[in-house]
Amino acid sequence: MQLKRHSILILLVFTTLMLCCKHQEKDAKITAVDPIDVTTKTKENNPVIRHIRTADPSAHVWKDGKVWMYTSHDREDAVNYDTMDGYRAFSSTDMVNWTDHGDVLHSKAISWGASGWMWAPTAIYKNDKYYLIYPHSVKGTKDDMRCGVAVSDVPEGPFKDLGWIKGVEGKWLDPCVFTDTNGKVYLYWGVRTPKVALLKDNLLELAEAPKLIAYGNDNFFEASYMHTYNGKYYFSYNAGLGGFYGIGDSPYGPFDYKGAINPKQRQDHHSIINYKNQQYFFYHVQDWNGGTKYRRNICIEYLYYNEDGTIKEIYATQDGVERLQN
Ligand code: FUB
Repeated sequence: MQLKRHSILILLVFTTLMLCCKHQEKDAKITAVDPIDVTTKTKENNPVIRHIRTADPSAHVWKDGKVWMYTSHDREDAVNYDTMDGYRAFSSTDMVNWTDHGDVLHSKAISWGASGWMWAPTAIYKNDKYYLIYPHSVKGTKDDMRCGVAVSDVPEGPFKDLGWIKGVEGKWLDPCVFTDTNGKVYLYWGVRTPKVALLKDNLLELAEAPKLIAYGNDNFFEASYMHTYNGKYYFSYNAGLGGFYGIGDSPYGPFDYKGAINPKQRQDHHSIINYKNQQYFFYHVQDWNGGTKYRRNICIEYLYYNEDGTIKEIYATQDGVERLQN
């Protein structure tokens, strides 16, 4: 009898412990999606994001003084681009340690589009809100994409879809949104033929008919990007076999073709920021640790200008950029 009571007691303690562990396991799963510091590396800092595959970095310095990077997400089992299912946000204050803020907009949250097909996003801060502008397929092909707009009150999202920009449809678009010093917002997009148009304040409509961009060459393929330096407008892009650019006096161009910016990166999809008085170039590689053109990783390099305003060519390095002392 004594032995039986003892066994029941042991069983009770065991069951309670099991339940407790189960509960903790559940809690652990919840905390695992919280932001995590992904690295404390000091040398060989490229790629900057290693725990998942990411591509198409859209980097920004927002008003909190941090660098924010919005990326598309390549799955580890990807054999195509159709499984790219959502955007990720990362932030940093030292360019080496990046906090992963998780999935900020998933294709399942977009009522008008297919599952997957969340290709290269661009981002903008406007009227105290953060927006992602992104190409997404309606029915599941690279030819039927629309340019979605999603909003959040905070940089880390989540972002809520608002619909798409009328008049910007077609092949994967690769949008880039750019705010000029006078507050006007321009959208660049296109595949093989780059286009630009002023956006209305609501970001959901074009304020004018799209204009073709003249850039002194015909090697444009995709991934338009616009940044300014010393009052000049730099239009850059992927030519299919690397990044190239031209310089102009207006956001519309024409741009004077200047040659390569990132010539050896077969698929150059980049963005450029100035952070703490240093210019940085964000891009992705396809060959890191079992990477492929569908399993990419984001890297960062310094960007320098020559005295005449041209850009010194950039080549991928393993070291990348050094950690800033905050
Ligand atoms: O990430 C999907 C596509 O690959 C992008 O839209 C292109 O720019 C290329 O990076």
